[in-house]
Amino acid sequence: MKISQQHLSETNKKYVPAHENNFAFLSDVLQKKGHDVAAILKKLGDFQVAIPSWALGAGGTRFGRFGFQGEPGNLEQKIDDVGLLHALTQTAGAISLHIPWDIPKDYTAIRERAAAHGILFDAVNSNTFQDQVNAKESYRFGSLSNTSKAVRQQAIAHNIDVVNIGNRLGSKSLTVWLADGTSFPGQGNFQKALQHTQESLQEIYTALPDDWKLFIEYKPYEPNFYSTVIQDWGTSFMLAQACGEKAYTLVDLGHHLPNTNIEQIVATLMLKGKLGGFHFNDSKYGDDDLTVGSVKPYALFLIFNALVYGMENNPQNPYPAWMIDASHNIKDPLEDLMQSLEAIQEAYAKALLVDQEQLNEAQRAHDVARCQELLQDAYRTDVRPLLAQARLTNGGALEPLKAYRDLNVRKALVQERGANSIASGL
Ligand code: LRH
Ligand code: MN
Repeated sequence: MKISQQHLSETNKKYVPAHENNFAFLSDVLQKKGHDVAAILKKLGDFQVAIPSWALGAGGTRFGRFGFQGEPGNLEQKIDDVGLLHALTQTAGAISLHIPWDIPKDYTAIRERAAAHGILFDAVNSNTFQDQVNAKESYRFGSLSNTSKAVRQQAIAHNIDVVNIGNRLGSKSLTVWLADGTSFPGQGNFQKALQHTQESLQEIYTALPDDWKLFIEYKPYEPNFYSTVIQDWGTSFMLAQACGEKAYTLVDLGHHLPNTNIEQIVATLMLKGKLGGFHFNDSKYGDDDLTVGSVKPYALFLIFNALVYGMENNPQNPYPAWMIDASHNIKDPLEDLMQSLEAIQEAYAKALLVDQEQLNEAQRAHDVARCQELLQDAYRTDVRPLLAQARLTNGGALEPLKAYRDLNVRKALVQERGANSIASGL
């Protein structure tokens, strides 16, 4: 199933009149406020989010998994699904692979297939949180932090394999997330676990090609429920510093204890030049991996406000890697991902409307009410015509989710792949 330009212009037709009205009205309002609408449209068009290869099928929990028909049954079909998302949204220009769930059989064929969809390979993810069949050592009690040198060496070797796989696909970064930790007081020695982890990461770091980055992802709990070795941004930041200038912290929005001020973490990491990238999702309680912006859209806006400020004022921080990390238990994965992409673009567009100069003045004057007014004026702006115009300009759908349904994409995928094809991943 490929979505052609002809498909898109067909489905766009009925949405054009309303869009042109809405966009003309909004452009006029924004220009009168001094905004450069063309510049904002360019930034939105350039903002490409990587799709997680492990979230193109139905996710699940320990209480069960409800499959979706027509799931991608192999890496080729996963790349095709990201191609569909990119054709519709023009903002899903990359895929993030998880190894060993997505080891290519034919590297040339995989690279060509992705290129045909205009898809790049973003960060590759290692997996030392599951034991592989015939693995010599087990990760039950940890991987890079394990008390056993043999287990640590196996985990280090796996990460280096993942770098080599990514290198053959044109990826330029490795994401390391460790489940390592303990579930009972007394089970482990915090200092030894952290020391082992640091030494292991430094060994992996030395194997990184010069133009690569290492992203160290933190998480407070799950699957361990008493301690996690890389539990928070501070620990990840410390380990990144211990590794070197190519190592950065990766912020997964779901990896924070309730009410954590994530935008302050983002501001701090960017000031220190150590914000590597994001795993976007949303959550109500724990690492729920819900649709981006579905529970706390204002919190997402505040994070993008910190990002926009950092991207304008912190040349010491590289352009972050944007990735989604979600799990789809009850919604069609492609529809869920389109909603996440829309919410990310919306938060970014609203943050671009914050008058940073006036905000700076109000902050210096301690005019607290004005500070909030400046933020919320931007947040309360319906920016959807901007997103639609950016998509239209880049050859996408004015209404991706509606187009997906108008074109009966899921039905076509089921016809192609059968009702029972299951995607590898979480
Ligand atoms: C851990 C995590 C990590 C991935 C996994 C799929 O919770 O966020 O980024 O490896 O999900
Ligand atoms: Mn993640």
